[in-house]
Amino acid sequence: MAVDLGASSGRVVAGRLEGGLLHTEEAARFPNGPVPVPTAHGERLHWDVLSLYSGILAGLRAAAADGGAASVGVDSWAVDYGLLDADGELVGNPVHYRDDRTDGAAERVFEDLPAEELYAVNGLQVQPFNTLFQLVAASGSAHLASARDLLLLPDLLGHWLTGERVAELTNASTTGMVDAGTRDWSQRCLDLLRDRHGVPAADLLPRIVAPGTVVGHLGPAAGPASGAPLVAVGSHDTASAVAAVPAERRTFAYISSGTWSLVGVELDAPVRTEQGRAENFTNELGVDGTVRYLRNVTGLWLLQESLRVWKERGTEVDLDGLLERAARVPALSCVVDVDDARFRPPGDMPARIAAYAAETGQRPPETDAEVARCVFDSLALAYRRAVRRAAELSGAGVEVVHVVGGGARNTLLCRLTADATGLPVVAGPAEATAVGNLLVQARAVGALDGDLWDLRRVVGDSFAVHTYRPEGATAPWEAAERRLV
Ligand code: LFR
Repeated sequence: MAVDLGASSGRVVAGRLEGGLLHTEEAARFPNGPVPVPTAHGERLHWDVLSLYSGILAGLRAAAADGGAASVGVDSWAVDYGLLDADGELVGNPVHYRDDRTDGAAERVFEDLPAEELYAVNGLQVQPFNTLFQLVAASGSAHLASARDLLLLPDLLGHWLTGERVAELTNASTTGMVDAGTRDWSQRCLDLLRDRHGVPAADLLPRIVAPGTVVGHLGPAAGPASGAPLVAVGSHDTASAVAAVPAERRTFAYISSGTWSLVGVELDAPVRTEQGRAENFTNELGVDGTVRYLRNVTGLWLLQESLRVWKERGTEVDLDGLLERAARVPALSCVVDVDDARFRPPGDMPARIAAYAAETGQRPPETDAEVARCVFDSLALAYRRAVRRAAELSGAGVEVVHVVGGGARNTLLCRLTADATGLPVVAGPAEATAVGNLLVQARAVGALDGDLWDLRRVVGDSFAVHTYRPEGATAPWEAAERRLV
């Protein structure tokens, strides 16, 4: 059973291997989202981790009702964590990575450890929400003062399920505190946190375990799933998703497309060049010793927030209808830089897009279909750039782009991506994250054999994909790119 937590919902997905094919079934889905809470210092964005935990328990119980569970694995978005005090009690609710407490934290780190030197260690993109920066932002807080353990979210949930405390490697690699070469906590980062920010990170962080490790066994709260081994999977959702890309060889780029679009290539070793750093390319650690060299492109978040804002104003927009209407809006009428910092926090995306358009001398989109089309054209444009730069900066050859995750269902966006990149796009499975989570478990408990390519073969055999071939020249995309600079 895969527990897969996304920014807008969590799921328990039951998997069954039969005759070399994987069958999946969603056993439970529960809502998730940021919860703004007032504090003495203004509003703080939290995750409701207890509601996630109860959703997980209810889902596992329901999914295991007819026959138990052979194993369980948990994945979620990266970087966020919970703290436990000396009694093993949760200290406060985990803070959401979109909370603005991290403003300026990266700069404080760079005063002692310049960005170039930090990148030489962790190979990680600078995102304000990297755990390292979150800890600097939290330094001196009452919460941190009473903390004895820090567990990343999937590890925290795994701890509640089994009693064990570990840090799964793929997710640990997003904290900024792991050396991408040694694949262990970086002493340099831990010393910096202790000496300059008073954060005893070395005492808080548990040992790192690789995906495929059996962490422990589920306790009685899991009902009929109790006793099942908990397997550390690629607990960073992107690691699980890319493990489930149904490619047959390395010459692929991927777009793991959900709230974020993670766009890049897979490598055997990190590439920590100055140019890659300057372009904010990251080396995240993957399943079976792989490295994901990628960029975080602001993904369907722009559309999700637009839909939310329209709904709040009384217009509930039907997604299928919106996609049909967006497909009829003239191509590339208006494009924005989706990675502009203004689009990061929750808020009125249609208004922010309109402001961006006005600033760059474009006609702002007016209707909902025009806004959606602007988002899709702009995403495809960002994908084009990220795929090309990932290949150029790493030297990887790219013949095909695999789109996995929910965005694989978005036919318009897949078609635009093929056109913009000039490469064939293979879309699916939409469930890649849960699939990657399940296959790593299956191998860990002996239900499957083989290397990553064998796991990917199971994905290719088990799930239908759709191929989009580029139609038309890439010249209009090149021209549109120039509008952004
Ligand atoms: C995708 C993801 C990205 C990470 C972002 C924040 O769900 O895990 O890989 O950069 O969320 O954690």
